[in-house]
Amino acid sequence: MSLILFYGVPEGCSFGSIVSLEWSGLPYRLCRIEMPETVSGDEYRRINTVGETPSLLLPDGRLINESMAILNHIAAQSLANGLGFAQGTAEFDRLNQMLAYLNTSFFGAFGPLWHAVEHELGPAEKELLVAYGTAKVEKAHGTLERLLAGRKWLLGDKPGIADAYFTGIARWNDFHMVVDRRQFPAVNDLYQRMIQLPAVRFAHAIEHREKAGSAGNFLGEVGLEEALGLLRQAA
Ligand SMILES: N[C@@H](CCC(=O)N[C@@H](CS)C(=O)NCC(=O)O)C(=O)O
Repeated sequence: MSLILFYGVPEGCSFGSIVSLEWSGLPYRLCRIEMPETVSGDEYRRINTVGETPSLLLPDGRLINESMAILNHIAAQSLANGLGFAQGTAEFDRLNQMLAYLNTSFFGAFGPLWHAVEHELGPAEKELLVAYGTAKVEKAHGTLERLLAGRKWLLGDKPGIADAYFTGIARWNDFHMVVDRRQFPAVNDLYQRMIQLPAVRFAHAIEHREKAGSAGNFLGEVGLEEALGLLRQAA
């Protein structure tokens, strides 16, 4: 059995994991999870008790939840091609630190905005949440702009796992439209460069059910029922 990534649509933060798998060269399959319906159902909770995407099923039947753990797993399997770094090295610490920032502050900044969209609220509550979310998204963009000072990519001299995860979250601003990304030129440049990359275009095509050409080792999609069967067999 190859790796299976359970990715959420629409607009899931699993996006960065798909891009990272493409770059890793590891053989993998994808299992599409519709949000909020399938992700909160009993079937999917057998994969991910929390009821969130992404999740990664390993060839030995173990499951890994949480983007940070999944991205770090992919990185650890990809030391030879420079996508990941050995634990204990400065590069590992920098990647882990950047992923933690993206997974907490950057991801979390959009929380109030998603809440305002996904819940029935009165106008005053909505306004407050949007104002709070906007301030948080602006602040996070300012921080990323400083982190990118003098750099083309978030870390190192080529696109990497942190850039992939960043891209999957940064696009949420295109939905909420709370900051003009052009006011953060380094963030905007990074985003514009990322969306041209073949692995990013592949992940986008997968999410939108468009013709998707993999330059990695993508072995096809698998349904949730089949994936649960494979999980049972591996157990
Ligand atoms: N801490 C988790 C958060 C995952 C998460 O919030 N995933 C969202 C999609 S980006 C989800 O599955 N939401 C469930 C829903 O929308 O019902 C991680 O970093 O992986």
